Amino acid sequence: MRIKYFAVVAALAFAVGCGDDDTSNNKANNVNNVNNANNSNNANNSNNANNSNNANNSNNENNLNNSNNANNSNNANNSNNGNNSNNSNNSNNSNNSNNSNNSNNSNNATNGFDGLQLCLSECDHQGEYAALIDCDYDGLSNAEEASVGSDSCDNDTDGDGLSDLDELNQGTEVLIADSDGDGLEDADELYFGFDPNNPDSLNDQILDGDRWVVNACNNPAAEPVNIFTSSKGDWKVALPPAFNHAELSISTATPMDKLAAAVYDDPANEVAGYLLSDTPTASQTSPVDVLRSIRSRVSSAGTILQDSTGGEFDTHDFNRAAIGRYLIRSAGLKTGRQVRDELLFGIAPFSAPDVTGLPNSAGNSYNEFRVFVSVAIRVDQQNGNRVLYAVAVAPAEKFETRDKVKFRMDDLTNTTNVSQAGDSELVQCQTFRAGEGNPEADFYWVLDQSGSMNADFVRMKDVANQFFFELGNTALDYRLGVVPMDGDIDGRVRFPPGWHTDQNTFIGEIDDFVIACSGCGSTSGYAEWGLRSAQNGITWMRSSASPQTVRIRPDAQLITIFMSDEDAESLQPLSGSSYDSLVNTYNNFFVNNTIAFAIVEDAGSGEGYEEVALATGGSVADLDAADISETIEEIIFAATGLASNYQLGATPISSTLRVFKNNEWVPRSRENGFDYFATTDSIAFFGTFRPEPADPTMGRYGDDIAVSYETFLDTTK
Ligand SMILES: [Ca+2]
Ligand SMILES: [Ca+2]
Ligand SMILES: [Ca+2]
Ligand SMILES: [Ca+2]
Repeated sequence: MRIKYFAVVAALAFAVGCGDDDTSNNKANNVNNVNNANNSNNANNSNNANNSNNANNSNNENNLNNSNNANNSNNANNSNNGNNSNNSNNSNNSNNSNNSNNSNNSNNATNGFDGLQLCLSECDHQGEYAALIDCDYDGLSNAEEASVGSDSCDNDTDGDGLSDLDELNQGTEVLIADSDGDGLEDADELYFGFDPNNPDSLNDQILDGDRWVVNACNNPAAEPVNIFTSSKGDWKVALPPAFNHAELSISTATPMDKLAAAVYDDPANEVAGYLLSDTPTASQTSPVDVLRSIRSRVSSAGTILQDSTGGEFDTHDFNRAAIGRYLIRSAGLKTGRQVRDELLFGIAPFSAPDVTGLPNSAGNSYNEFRVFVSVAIRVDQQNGNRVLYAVAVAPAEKFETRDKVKFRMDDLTNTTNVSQAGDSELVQCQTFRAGEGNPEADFYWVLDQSGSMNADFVRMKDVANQFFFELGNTALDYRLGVVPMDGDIDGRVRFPPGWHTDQNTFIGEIDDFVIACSGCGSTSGYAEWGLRSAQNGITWMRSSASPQTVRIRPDAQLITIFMSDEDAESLQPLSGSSYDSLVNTYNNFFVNNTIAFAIVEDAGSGEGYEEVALATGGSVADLDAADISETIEEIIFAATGLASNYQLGATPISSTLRVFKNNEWVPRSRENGFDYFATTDSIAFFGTFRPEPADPTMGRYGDDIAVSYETFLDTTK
């Protein structure tokens, strides 16, 4: 079936409609009888999905297909029905494919009055109120159906997926499935955003039914992966064909502890990784806790130069997870595989002599490496919780210069490529059409104005070029607002310039509004009220009390970036539960209003900005990192993912994503192509592959997108 998502939606809609009236199993069966009749005319009919859940369905189908009702003895309702008198009436009703069911219905009618049974028994138009009744629940009475020529016992007479009433509303032909004769049935036209009454909706001499998007999901193919299953670790891991893979044999493991590890690497891209299943310690209760607890072990493989901890999220199989990203410098030259092995034995409760099966660690040598560590906590009632580490390592210079290396690192650690050993896989395909306009994002910079920050702003201004280049390469309709943390400013963007889009204004606001703190007052004394200011500022700039010139756009994703070298002023006098309580208040506010990023001193020490960032799903980065460009990039990409209009229906194994735009294959690239955003299960486009939005004033439709991918079916929870 071509239109997977339409089918599901329509089935649900129908199920809800039935439920309103159903009070007994008899009635439920009858409803299905009616729908099966409809379905017999319509291979694509979404009601099939509904009926397939009904234990009585096979009998009902037999009833339909068997004119002498020989199979009715299988049906408890029908077995009581020796009187087929209504069938003779039905013979008067030409073209009614439901007649074979009416013998069943007449019996039900004798059970007593209720709306549904009466309706079904009156489908032959014999009853007193027949004209007023809507036998098939399509919103048209029998009399109205008669006047338009539709079947009063079939809510979709022409079987095209649009109900008889919807056909009238759309102005389409009630009795013709493909009203405009372009090869695409009416409901499919609406699904793909075409005009069911115009054979060439895009006015480009191509029939709607001949457009590529209509057939784009007919034979969906995802990018290939190999699946490796570990019964010890209860996992399946999906790796592109280029990867080597080896599960290790661990001499210290017991059958009970589910201790397991596998290593893998892509030699051409020099990306190495591992999976480790282990028992969490008593203090490792959350994924972020685990990340904090292993930081020192990451640093044993090399000095940490850059460090960011992402907020917690749910994996596709509903485990909590978090990702830490590091730039490390090793003491001497090492291969990526060596660093991988050091990180394995640093984190695992076993060491190299305890394992067999570890491949050799030869390769090119480097000093600096990117390390991604994802931690998922698997709640296991029977065996106790497990912590599943997925670690990826690549030479920093490869990571920085090759998109493919970045994607490999993401794919190995975004938790989409791991499932449980008993799960299965399925290929999915979805189509999208670009809507009107581009997704909006407002970036709200809340910056510590104290003198100690000046060096950091110099560095930030250094990366502004890159920042604006990358923003301009996204599909975002973006704006920037800059405020200092001074209490009197209270988080309000000033006008002029208000929210802006150009680099000079951005730099100018950092210089004048933050560093020089023009307009900062004396009452709050230049203190760094970052959280309170941001809360007040956002509240005001979202309200009608603020002038339009500084108003946050209602449809924009709001991204808040805190930069500070000390904890928020409002939290400084507090400790213990009063500290936690105020942090909690802030978390509640920010979670409902923004995604926050914290660029702070001593990332990992759990101060207010950091708590808020992690709570909102943003991330935390170290202010003292030698290079904050990666952090800035991360903020832009997070915003891009959040604002994306292309949200997938299931979590893809991200390396299997295959994307087409207007029949053109789209590479995975953050410069010219697409990328996947695990936090929102969405894809977004960059550079020349950004879809053209729709422009109704020009009569232009948006570009068409087709996305296919493989996904894990969670069958072992
Ligand atoms: Ca009707
Ligand atoms: Ca129809
Ligand atoms: Ca058509
Ligand atoms: Ca059409």
